[in-house]
Amino acid sequence: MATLINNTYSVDEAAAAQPLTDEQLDVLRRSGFVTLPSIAPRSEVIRIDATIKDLLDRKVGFKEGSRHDIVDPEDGPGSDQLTELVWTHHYAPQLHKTAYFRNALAIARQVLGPDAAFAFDHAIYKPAFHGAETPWHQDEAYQSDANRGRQQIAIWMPTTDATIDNGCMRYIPLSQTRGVLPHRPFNDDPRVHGLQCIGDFDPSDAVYCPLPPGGAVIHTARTLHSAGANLTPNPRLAYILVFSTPPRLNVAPLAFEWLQGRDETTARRRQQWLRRGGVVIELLRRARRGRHQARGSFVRRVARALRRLG
Ligand SMILES: O=C(O)CCC(=O)C(=O)O
Repeated sequence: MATLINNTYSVDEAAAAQPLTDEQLDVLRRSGFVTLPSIAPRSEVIRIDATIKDLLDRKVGFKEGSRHDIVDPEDGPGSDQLTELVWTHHYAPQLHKTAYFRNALAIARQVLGPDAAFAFDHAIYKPAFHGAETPWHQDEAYQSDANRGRQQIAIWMPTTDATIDNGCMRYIPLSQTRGVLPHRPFNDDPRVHGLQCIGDFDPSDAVYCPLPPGGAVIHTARTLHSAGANLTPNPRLAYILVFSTPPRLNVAPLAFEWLQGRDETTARRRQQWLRRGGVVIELLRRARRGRHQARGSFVRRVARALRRLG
């Protein structure tokens, strides 16, 4: 039975934004990632956890391709190896009326500059006992716009304990200095959504970042990272906010060959949903987002969405 979620977040929980210290900023710039002991009040994290688990229980976003399994080629409604819900706040807008969101935005502006804005959010769930490993990757490897680049950071907050045994984040220090390494779809299966880095790196160099609920780790778009399997009796859930600078024209186009000719199960589902009327919902969402972003980028994104509909 669906749980009734209290989805109001009280103002007294709005902890003042804690900027990064000079030392934390320095660690992020040098190593490509930095951990924070706390980014949101505990009571708020409990409500975020309940809100997202309710969305996952109800399987929202499946038809529109926002919910998928990162490593399962079949990616059916029952897939539960490594579940991702992208654009999480579309289904629970209160997730952005949080101290977590405010603190994360303030940190993003400190790191990327005053033009930095929210880019997207996602939640990643590793079920108890068999949650799959998150493949090694750099976030920029998913960037499909060859002509435009942007600076980006992801702020990863677990709403449950994140431990070595249940799949906390792990990073290869300094990997952000190596450019975008070669990737391929996970297990070289074009139907799979998740990408896997096949560049030259040594996973034994990984630094593990266990965190309590409400702690956070920040990484750049080129920091090589992954997360282990969940072998424990409890699920692991993280809610991730991604921020970026406005896009700039690339001097030379950066087209990643691993994004060509893909036949993702999720993308096919999304195309069907758009064709069956989802395009109207999508345009409204983009218009709402566009109010907070540069006009040019909104128009370009709508044009791209329409082109993809063919
Ligand atoms: O939560 C996970 O398992 C992986 C998260 C991740 O890869 C990311 O936030 O970029």
